[in-house]
Amino acid sequence: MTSHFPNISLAILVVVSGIIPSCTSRKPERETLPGQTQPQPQAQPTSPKAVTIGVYKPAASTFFLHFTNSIGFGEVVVPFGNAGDTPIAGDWDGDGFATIGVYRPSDSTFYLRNKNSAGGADITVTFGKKGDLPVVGDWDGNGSVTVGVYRPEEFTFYLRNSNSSGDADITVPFGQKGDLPVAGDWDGNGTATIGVFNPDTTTFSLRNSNTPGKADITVVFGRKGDFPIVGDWDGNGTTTVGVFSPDSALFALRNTNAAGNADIGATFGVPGDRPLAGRWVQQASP
Ligand SMILES: [Ca+2]
Ligand SMILES: [Ca+2]
Ligand SMILES: [Ca+2]
Repeated sequence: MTSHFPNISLAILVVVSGIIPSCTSRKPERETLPGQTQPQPQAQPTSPKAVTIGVYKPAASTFFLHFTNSIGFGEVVVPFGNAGDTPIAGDWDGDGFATIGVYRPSDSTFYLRNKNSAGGADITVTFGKKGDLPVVGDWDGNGSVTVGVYRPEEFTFYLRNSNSSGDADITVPFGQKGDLPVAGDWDGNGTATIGVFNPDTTTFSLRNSNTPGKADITVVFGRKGDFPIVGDWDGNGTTTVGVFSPDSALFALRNTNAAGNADIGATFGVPGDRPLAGRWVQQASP
């Protein structure tokens, strides 16, 4: 699939203006002459309830969280995790805001923080087994996000309703070879449900219940090799699709779970980063 961005040249120009803090070696393609003005990013008002983007730099084990879905700085920078960890984010304590965490494949353990600040894990949950991929969501709609894993070899989700070790509360077979797990409140009813993204076909297959069955929603979006990233980008209560291109660090986000051009495009982070999304606390931690 070709670019989702009719204004791609504008986006690139804004990128090279050098306001991405983590850009290392990009040089402006042209300089602004006196009297010229740089085009401004197409800033979209960010709803207080909106989920916004972030990235994790694996080489530095550091989170960069952003308060808008546009080009800019990572307002919160938090080192957390070890080499080999997979970054995650969720509202673990139900206070209305998302905080960071990692899943460590080497010991099948989630390490979760209740603040977006440096420190040790507040919650440790051993769950899953070797080869599992983490997936988190508010499966029971009680306001707190809890852990889960997707087991690719079985095409099966194993979900917990508490952030404690134990057997899965919910087991759902879903997906096919090559799929990556996603989770969100696709229908806005207050509970998060499962989905998968296939990087080869760039297809999201989403379920509105955590039960076996066919996809309720299918959305083709993104480019081959993209990472899926989902969130309630417009704060209207429904989670919608998005992708992060690992080679260009470009987020492309949709406000509906339907095929079409990206509603939001923003370069954030650098190639090689892993995407995140959450409703971050927009103030300094005490
Ligand atoms: Ca919950
Ligand atoms: Ca739902
Ligand atoms: Ca939404």
